Order: sequence, then C-alpha cells, then structure tokens
Amino acid sequence: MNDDLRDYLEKAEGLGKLKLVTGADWDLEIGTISALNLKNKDCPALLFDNIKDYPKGFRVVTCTGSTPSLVSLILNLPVTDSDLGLLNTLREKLPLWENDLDKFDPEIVSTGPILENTLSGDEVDLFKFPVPKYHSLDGGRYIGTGHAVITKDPDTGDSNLGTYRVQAFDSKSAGWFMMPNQHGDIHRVKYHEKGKPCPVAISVGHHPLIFRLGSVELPAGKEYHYAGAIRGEPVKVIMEEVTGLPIPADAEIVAVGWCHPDKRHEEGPFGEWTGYYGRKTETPLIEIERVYFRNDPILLGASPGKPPMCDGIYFRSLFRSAKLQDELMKSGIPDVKGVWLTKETNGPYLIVVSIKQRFAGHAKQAALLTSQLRTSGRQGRFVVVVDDDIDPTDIADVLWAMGTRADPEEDIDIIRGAPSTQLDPRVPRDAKALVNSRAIIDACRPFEWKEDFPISVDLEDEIVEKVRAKWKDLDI
Ligand SMILES: Cc1cc2nc3c(=O)[nH]c(=O)nc-3n(C[C@H](O)[C@H](O)[C@H](O)COP(=O)(O)O)c2cc1C
Ligand SMILES: [Mn+2]
Repeated sequence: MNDDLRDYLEKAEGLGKLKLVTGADWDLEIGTISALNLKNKDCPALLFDNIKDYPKGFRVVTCTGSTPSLVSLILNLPVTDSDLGLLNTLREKLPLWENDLDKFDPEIVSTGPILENTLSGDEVDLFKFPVPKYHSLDGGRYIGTGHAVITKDPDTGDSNLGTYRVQAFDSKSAGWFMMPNQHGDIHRVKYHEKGKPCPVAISVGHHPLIFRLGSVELPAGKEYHYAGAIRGEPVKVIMEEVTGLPIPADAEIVAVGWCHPDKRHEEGPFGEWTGYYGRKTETPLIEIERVYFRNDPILLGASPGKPPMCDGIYFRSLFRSAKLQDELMKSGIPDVKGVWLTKETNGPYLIVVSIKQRFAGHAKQAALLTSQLRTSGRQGRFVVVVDDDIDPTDIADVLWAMGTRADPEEDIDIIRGAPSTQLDPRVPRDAKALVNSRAIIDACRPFEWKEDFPISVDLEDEIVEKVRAKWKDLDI
C-alpha cells in the first residue's frame, strides 16, 4: 500500500524516478540543485543525504511530484507520462473519491513510527534537521514547504491540514504565512477571539499525498478523508499529547506548539510560486513545545520559484484544472472538453479552456465564468478559450490558435476590479484594494462563420498509419 514516505521513495526508485544526492549544503545547494532538476521535463525526486553540518540519515527529499508519473504514484493511479492522460483519469476519479469521503474517517491509533524520538522543553531544536535555505534572498530557513499545518476548529472540533509556508525563526519558534480565510487562519482567529492560544502541529515529513492534499482547496477539514479515499484505507493518526491534534502516525518529523494571540514576528521574504520574492510581513508566531521524529528522519521540501523551477505547483495546477472543469460544467456550460492551468505561469495566470462550440456566445460565456469561479477567481489574469481540436495542455497548440483565430479588436475583453491577493506581483505595494484586471480571449474560430474558416493542415490518421507501417525503420 502507498502508505508512508519511505514506501513512496521505494516505488519512485522502482520507476527509475529517484536520485540520491550526497554531500550537499542546506544553505542554497539543496534549493539550487532542486531548481535545476525541475528544469528537466521528466525530473526525478531527489533524496539528499550526508548534508553539510548534519549526521548521515538526517535527510531531505524534494521534487516528489512535479511530473505526471510521480503524481500518478502519489494518487495511487496507473502511472502515465501524459498531462492530459493524468488529467482525464483524475477527472473520472475525483467524484468517486468524493462520494466515499464519509467512509474514511482517520483511524486513531495509540502509537506509530513518529513517536520513535521526542524533543521536549530545552531540547527542542528545529535546526536539528537540515532545514534548507532555498533562494539567496530568502529571509531565512524554511522548514515548512512540503508540509501540512494541522489545526482544529474550536467550535466543531474538526481538524484541517493546510500548506502555509513556515519559516523557522530560531530553534524554538516558527511563523506561518496564511492568506485570510484559509482554514488554518479561520481556526487561529477563532481561538484568538476567545483570548486563547491556538494549538498547532506542523508535519514536515510524510507521504507526499499528505502535503499535496494540504495544498489544494478542499471542503473544510476533509484532507485526511480524501487521503483515505484515494488510498482505499483510512489514514492512521495519533492524537498528539500536547495539542490534542491528530498527527499522521507514520510521519517523519512533526513539531507542535502554540500560537498566542499577541505574538508576531517578521517573516520573509520568500521566493514564491509567482516567480518573485513575496514581501516581508509580520506573521503570527508559533512557540514550539515538542518535536517528534522517526529514526533517520526525512524532511519533505518543495521549493517554489519561477516556472519551471517550482516544486509543488504541478499537482496543484492539475487538481485545480480538474476542479475548474467540474465547476464550469456544473454551472451549465455545455461541452467543455478540457481545462488547463498552464505550467508556464505556474497555474492561474493563463488558463486555457477548450470547448466544442454549440451556440453564438458560448466561448465568451465559458471565458467569463472561468475568470471568476471559486477555483480560478482569486488569482488570475488571462483566460483563453479554444476549439476542441486544440489540446489545452499543449501551450504551442494554444498559442497557434491565439495567433490564427483570435482578432484582438473583436475577441479580447477586459474585466476590471477582480479579486487578487497580496502575492500578485502586479498589484502595487500601496494598493488600497487587492484587485487586478482580467483579459478573456476568445481564440475559437468565429462561431458565425466557423464552417468557412480555413481548413487546418492536420495529418489524417489513416494516412499516418499507412506511412508509419511502411517506414517502420525511420522510427518517427
Ligand atoms: C507549495 C505550496 C505552498 C503554499 N503556500 C501557501 C502559503 O504560504 N500561504 C497560504 O495561505 N497558502 C499557501 N498555499 C496555498 C494553500 O496551501 C491552499 O490554498 C490550501 O487550500 C490551504 O488549505 P486550506 O484550504 O485547508 O486552508 C500553498 C500552496 C502550495 C502548493
Ligand atoms: Mn481545508
């Protein structure tokens, strides 16, 4: 079973998708090697050992899910090398998993590998682990990049897993950067409004599925249920002693502590998924009370950055593409053939939708909604709608359609005042409102005269087959 991080590493190795790196420095080398690795289309996961200043066995793993084959492994799906193939399988599976969520409450157990070692009180030291500094202008070392922050709703008792970057400020304190209304932030605010400290558990090493599910917008508190449904068996959790929060029993490293209402600390800057450094801010401070770790622990890192050097974003884009297509179809747009948050923008800044045009205005309607739905509405800039002969995951195909089927005067509309976030590099630092504009581009053949549109020079399957059969040796 696809159970813990070590099982995942074994399976990745079996696929020839794991590389061991020995002797790297936590200070910029792990980050730089990982970024360079991500430039390769079929990049393997990287396991760093013998890290400078650290004993052998205290490891870091990066690049765990930036290709279709590794993401198929994480999601317990048949291994594929194709973006479109994986997207289509995910679209089929997602509703099945969602139907089963109720069957997969996490299973509470009393012990597990995570309890092999404990650091309490004075022994607590976040830098006992080779926490990387990823980018040269980062404000410090980031322990939480491929992690999940576990919190609890004080009113309902439901727990949530969310990926919100965590900087280790010193050996005993850390900061979490959360956008408003993230589930973790809602929990924090609820505790603080009651004048109470918010209990926090930060799992920084675990099966990549735990991280990936923490990094996508799921219904509140359902991350463990999704993990269970995806694996076909419940996730085993231990109710942690200090905070009472459920931590994965087979996690590698978990730090737990308290976020007090009145304590904040300067955090960042950090090289972000937008491809720019996020700004320095004051974030709530977490005082770490205890750290648990397995023997020979493995920290899961996922350094963001300029595409394609952005670990962690591929899964998110893929998942959101599947979700967005579902949202579009549920809102009544017919014949949506594909949705793709482009890798080249790390996701939402250029979204492609392909449709089979059914009526005049169909493309415009799809474009407008795509620019504003839940999954795409908070970050975004360009939406392009293409006909169904275009593969939305193939940026060259999309650009060809834009270049040949869209007339800028007739086919581009601008929407002003759409919601954005503080990470949007194009929103001025002193902006009173976090809004931006969106361009929606209809790159379909004009509906009214699509039958007269020039015929595209496509290869015909029958001819291709014959030619391939005849010229086998050419290997084309
Ligand atoms: C690699 C990665 C890093 C992320 N970092 C942050 C972050 O620092 N702050 C944040 O608010 N969201 C961040 N996100 C997005 C959240 O993880 C995402 O919105 C998720 O839905 C949050 O969980 P929640 O819905 O349970 O609140 C990140 C996503 C990824 C893929
Ligand atoms: Mn959530």
